[in-house]
Amino acid sequence: VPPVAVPGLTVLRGLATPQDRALLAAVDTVTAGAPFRHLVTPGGYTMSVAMTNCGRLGWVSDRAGYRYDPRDPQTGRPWPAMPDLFTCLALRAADAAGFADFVPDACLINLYEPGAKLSLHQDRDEGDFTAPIVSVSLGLPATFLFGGLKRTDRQMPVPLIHGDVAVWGGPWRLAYHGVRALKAGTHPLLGARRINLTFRKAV
Ligand code: MD3
Ligand code: FE
Repeated sequence: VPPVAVPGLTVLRGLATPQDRALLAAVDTVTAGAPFRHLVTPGGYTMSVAMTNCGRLGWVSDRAGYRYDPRDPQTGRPWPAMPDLFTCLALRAADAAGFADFVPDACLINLYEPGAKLSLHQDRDEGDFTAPIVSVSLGLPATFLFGGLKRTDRQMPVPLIHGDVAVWGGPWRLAYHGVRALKAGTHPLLGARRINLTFRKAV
């Protein structure tokens, strides 16, 4: 895996690997209360990535738009609590990237199966763009596409493998980004899946 040279991006290779089994057990606890589901975009498309959330706020999409919601619209209940293991890992990663005192209030959990992708987009539903975003990759490798501040800026591919933790912030917080369609494969812990934890400060 080549080194990453993108301004505003810190990739902490393998930071999550020593805790991978514990992280996946915590994901199972979350999904027992709030199962993965395929959300519908405001334009009426069903997303190929399945999602759920934990923490005080969860990111959701439906025909009405994108928003952070304190409740799971599917059950009407609050999202499962953010496991301490998640909060601590996100804080440790943000700290290592130079963002002190990052306390995420939202964790979006993305499930990719072969073929699933995330089209080019900005993360702009949060109230505070000075906070970084921390992303933890587990399972099959993926190619992350890091674009510029304009949709048409050229994109830089960033390979992300199991255990990698990426921290994005500063002037590039509103950069366009996406994930290429997941290639088929088998990961020893996750099989034919990739799970990404995205930690954000939503308010
Ligand atoms: C770069 N998820 O859920 S966060 C998302 O692999 C999302 O599932 C990615 O993009 C995934 O919205 C991991 C990567 C990320 C998030 C915000 C950014 C990269 C960013 C903001 C600016 C630049
Ligand atoms: Fe995003």
